[in-house]
Amino acid sequence: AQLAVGPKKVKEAAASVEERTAGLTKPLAEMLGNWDNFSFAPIRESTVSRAMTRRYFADLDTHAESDIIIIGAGSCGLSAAYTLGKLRPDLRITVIEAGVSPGGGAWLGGQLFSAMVMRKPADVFLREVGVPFEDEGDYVVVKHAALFTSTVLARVLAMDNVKLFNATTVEDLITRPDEDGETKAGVRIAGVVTNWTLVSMHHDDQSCMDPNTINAPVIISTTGHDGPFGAFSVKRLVSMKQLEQLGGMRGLDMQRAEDAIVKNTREIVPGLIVGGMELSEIDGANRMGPTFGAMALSGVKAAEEAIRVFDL
Ligand code: AHZ
Repeated sequence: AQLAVGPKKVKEAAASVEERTAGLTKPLAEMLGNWDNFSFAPIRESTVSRAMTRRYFADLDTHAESDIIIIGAGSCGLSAAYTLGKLRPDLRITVIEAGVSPGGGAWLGGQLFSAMVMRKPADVFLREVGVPFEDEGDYVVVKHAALFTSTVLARVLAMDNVKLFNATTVEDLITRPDEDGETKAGVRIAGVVTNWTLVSMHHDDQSCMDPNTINAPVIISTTGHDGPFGAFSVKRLVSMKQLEQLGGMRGLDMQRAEDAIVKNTREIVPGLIVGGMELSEIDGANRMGPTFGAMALSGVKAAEEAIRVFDL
């Protein structure tokens, strides 16, 4: 008897269509229940190709000369991109991410758990970007790490002056002799060498697959701690003899690690600022594990430092 739908129920349902679609925009609401005559606007396949490739290659052309390049779009790189894009809409900012999906380790809070913890005062960044959180006193909790990452990502991608090239790996750094010769290192970083990530992964079993290049006077490297991809720039600084050796990331100590990462976010050799967990490999800082406040604020500081260096 409960399943039977009498005339009264049908009338009620019809009367509540507007109620049931409240919250949707009118054009989408009008689609509901109207699928019989549905069809897409016509298109030719080559139009789709051209719509994508024209824009991609125009972006490659424009960003071949960038003002600031960010290597790595994890939580630190994305926070840096947001801050830079907001503070300096006049600068051309290029973000290069090896993975297909930007976000690095920030899609989960820790282990395979959803919630993301940030110690205060990193809540200021969440307020800035518009990510809701629960206030737990000394720390705050975002209900899903993916909410943080997708929100920052959406803000960054919507900025006219920022372009993300994902599935693209930085394979090397472009260097110049340091003109003022003041630093022991003796070089200035002047850009990055890139390749499709899938190509980068096959240098051992394919013959010469030369890379591409992007010039910029300031680079921010946020490639994370050592691993298959991580700590890219600082390891390269050692092999090109610009750093004697790496300190190597130490064991986990949240208390020390987070303060150290923010404090030590800085220009390592002229033109190259390092932030986030990549930094722990230079300084021998502790690992922080599943707490992300230092990543957001290291990104903010890296952006401030990049603007200072750019304006010199
Ligand atoms: O794919 C990498 C990731 O998205 C990207 N990346 C690394 N090498 C690259 C290269 N070219 C282009 N050569 C490259 N992209 O950099 C991103 C790094 O993100 P991440 O989340 O690993 O680093 P983060 O410093 O932003 O955040 C680290 C968060 C922590 S702390 C921690 C621990 O203490 O155990 N573990 C993580 C993941």
